[in-house]
Amino acid sequence: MPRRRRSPRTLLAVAALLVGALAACGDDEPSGAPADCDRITDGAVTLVGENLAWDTDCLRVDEATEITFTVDLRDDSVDHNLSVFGPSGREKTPLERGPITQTLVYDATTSGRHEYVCDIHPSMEGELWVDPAR
Ligand SMILES: [Cu+2]
Repeated sequence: MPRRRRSPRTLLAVAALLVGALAACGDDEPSGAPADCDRITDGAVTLVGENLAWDTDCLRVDEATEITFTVDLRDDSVDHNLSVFGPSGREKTPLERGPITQTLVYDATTSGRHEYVCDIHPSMEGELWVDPAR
């Protein structure tokens, strides 16, 4: 029975797929976070709330990081808070009238997608991606 030979074109396609797969393995997106997400490196981050928006809408951090948020609420005479939630649970600050600075600790014990919002302003929302421990 004659063996089928793969055409050079098929081999090229397979090689291209392998290169693509290796490149995907080599990138730094284990949690699914967008590439331009701001990384929290030392467990501390400052979130600025101004004009009914956060200064960043995407954060990422390594799993098992205890994150300390400094929440810099700058809108004059407007109530805001920070509520962070996801597979690790939920932590929130009280609604308080700005300008004011709050602190919130969130223990990112579970990898995956978490969110942060101001409970009364839908425009103030962001994603917190927790990368699995490697
Ligand atoms: Cu608010």
